[in-house]
Amino acid sequence: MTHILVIFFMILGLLLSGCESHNTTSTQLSGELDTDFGIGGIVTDNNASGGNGTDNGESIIVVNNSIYVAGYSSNAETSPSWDMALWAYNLDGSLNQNFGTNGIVTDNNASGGNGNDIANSLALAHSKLYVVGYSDSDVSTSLNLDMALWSYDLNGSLDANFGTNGIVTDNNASGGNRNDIGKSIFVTETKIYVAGSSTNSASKTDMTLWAYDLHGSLDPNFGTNGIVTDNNASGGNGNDLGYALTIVNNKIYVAGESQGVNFRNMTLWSYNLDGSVNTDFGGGNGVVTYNNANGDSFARAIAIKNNKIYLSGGSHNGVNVDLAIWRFNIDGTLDTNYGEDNGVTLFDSAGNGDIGNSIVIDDNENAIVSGTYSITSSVVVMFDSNGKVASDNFATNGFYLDTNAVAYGSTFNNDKSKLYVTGHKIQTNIDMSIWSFK
Ligand SMILES: [Ca+2]
Ligand SMILES: [Ca+2]
Ligand SMILES: [Ca+2]
Ligand SMILES: [Ca+2]
Repeated sequence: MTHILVIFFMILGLLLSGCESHNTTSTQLSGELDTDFGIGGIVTDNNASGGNGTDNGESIIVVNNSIYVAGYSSNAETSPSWDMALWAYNLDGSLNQNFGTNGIVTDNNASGGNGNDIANSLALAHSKLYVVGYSDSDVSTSLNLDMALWSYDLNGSLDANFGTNGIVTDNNASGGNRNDIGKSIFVTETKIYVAGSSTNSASKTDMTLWAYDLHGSLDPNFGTNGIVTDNNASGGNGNDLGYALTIVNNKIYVAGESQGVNFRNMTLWSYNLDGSVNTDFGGGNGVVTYNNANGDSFARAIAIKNNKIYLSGGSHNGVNVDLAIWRFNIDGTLDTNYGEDNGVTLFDSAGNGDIGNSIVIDDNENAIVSGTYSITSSVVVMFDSNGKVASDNFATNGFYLDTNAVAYGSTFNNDKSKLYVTGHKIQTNIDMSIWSFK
């Protein structure tokens, strides 16, 4: 009887937990600022690295009730430069006093040039914060940036078991001995992948992928000695640039741009985890481009949900650049049922400089894109599951604006009840900013 009762209650428990999950409605953001965060939903920070100048957030993540922002900050050296900067906040927008010095870590001179050090992207995995960007190795010319990868313990100390004192840099990935730039990072169970660009011997950039093990050694089983580059994806034999990276179902996807014959074309590459081309993508070539007869198109961000690939960036409408969102099927064909024009929607301020720098997808397949609006404002805009601006359901007419600001990075919290966006606001000078939306 006892056993029967136990089984009965186990089944009851399963039924109740099943009911609970089915009754949970997916959260959909209203686009209103979250007034429980910072001052009226916004936090700014000035002078992270002591130079009382530019502070900028490029990328943001939320893990275990901590918010981390990676970017850069002006230092106070005799010849000032930018230092890589990491900020850690609590969920109410106060700095996390258990991280670095009063919630902030900076790093100068990762590659020996004592010039600019920049973080573009970060990830938290294996109880480490991995940060990628670049560091100037020759400040006299600023023509030899090196890809830089930092690893930190969660108290903000450099990770003694990674690279050299917690830092790895890489020069000359594509043979030009010039600029190597890390733009985006993705960490798996065993590897750290970085996407960006590297100058080739013709002084053009190639899209570049680096793969490292968790201690900062290049992976000999990936590409050629841990590196893959791609030149001339779009036929113009000019610059190829990777901006955003994600990995889903053991396939690597990199979004960016490639010079075409007439214009820069939005470009999406896909690889297997060993760096070989994903032949199930792009008709076997592993790359697709979007060619706009009106002018340049470029991707800045990528998200994949339910086997659909979403990109945000910019595309020229013939008069000026519009914020663009594309949706692709997983084989690289445009999802022609999406958006206002066969897989793409343009969002136009009527001015120039509308660009989607970051994208997240909620559980209802709404896409929320953060970026710039008429160059001088930050924008957060929601597109519904059909790729139309969610004009009745988000903020005002589907978008939020903040003047004299730029948005670069965004992330949901764990249950997608909050969206955090980072970038900067122009106050006395340029200050790192975080906006929290509910
Ligand atoms: Ca520096
Ligand atoms: Ca270099
Ligand atoms: Ca425009
Ligand atoms: Ca500042």
